[in-house]
Amino acid sequence: MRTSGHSGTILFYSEASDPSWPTELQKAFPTFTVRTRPEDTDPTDVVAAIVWKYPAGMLRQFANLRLIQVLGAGVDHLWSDPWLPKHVPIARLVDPGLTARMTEYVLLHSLALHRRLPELRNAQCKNTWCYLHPRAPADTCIGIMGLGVLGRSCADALAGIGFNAIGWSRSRKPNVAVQTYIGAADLDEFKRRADIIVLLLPLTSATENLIDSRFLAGVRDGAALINVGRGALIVENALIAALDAGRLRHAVLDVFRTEPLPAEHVFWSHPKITITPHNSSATNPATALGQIVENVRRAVAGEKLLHLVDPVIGY
Ligand code: NDP
Ligand code: OXD
Repeated sequence: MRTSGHSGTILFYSEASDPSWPTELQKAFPTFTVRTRPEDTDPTDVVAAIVWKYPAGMLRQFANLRLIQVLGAGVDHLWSDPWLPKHVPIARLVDPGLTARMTEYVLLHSLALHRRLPELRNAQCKNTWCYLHPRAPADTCIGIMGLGVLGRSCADALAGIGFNAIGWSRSRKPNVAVQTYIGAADLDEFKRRADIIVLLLPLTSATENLIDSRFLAGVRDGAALINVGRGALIVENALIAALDAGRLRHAVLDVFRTEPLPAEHVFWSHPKITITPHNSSATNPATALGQIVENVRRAVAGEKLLHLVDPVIGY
């Protein structure tokens, strides 16, 4: 799809995305000028900002901005900008490629945890034959916290290969194939059931530090954790204490409070932690460009945007 009959500047700002984005955007928006540096724009000409982790205050100079399009699924980095223009609508991406990669990652690590690969690897490091009898996936309950676009896809895929998948979300929704638990009232029961907990929650004021010592005290003995949501969902000291006490048997962490994770961080060398560098998934021009083009068209035409973010609830 192409936009036509409009002109103006689109600012693309990201230090951590596929380098082909600016070229692909310029091809997709032949009547707009795509810029990657705010200082190279006439601020009054900028109609759309396509951003991932931009410097605070960058957007306030654009008086005619009609769209803030976040180049990813999570939008939490926006809330730390005290000068975020409040009147401009914010949209996030729902990228089928990102969903597919995330689903692969959650399947990969769920299977690894279910088949006890971390324990087998530790035994191998000690030249130890550690026979662990394999169990059927139906005997492992995987609890997904956050049943949105990503959580639902993971739940379906896990259930599809025989896992006993359950989910937890803020509101009840129809047409979810797995058993769901809702809000604070259901959380204790949810976490008592899950052998593996997958965090696919957005970071908001309600979810920050949710995985604290109180939460971890109530999980099943020897449960495992996969965090692909955001680092600040977890209280780090509480996680280490739960792993050291054997309350949790392993944690797979893809996201961290500080990224890149500092070289001296205790997580790196912990024998019960697997680290990946926030690469469980990523946004791709091939699968995400179409909806950005459509959103710019809608913004310029004054129509309702796709995948609008609600600033009040924070996702
Ligand atoms: P969605 O907005 O589609 O889904 C979010 C889910 O979390 C919804 O089910 C929502 O409930 C639930 N939720 C939000 N707040 C609460 C709460 N207080 N209590 C209970 N449930 C809550 O997001 P996505 O699935 O697209 O993405 C989820 C997160 O994954 C992103 O925000 C981002 O942080 C992370 N992410 C990480 C990536 C990585 O590379 N590691 C890549 C992409 C995303 P409800 O359905 O009731 O609204
Ligand atoms: C996202 C991410 O939120 O990559 O899209 O973390």
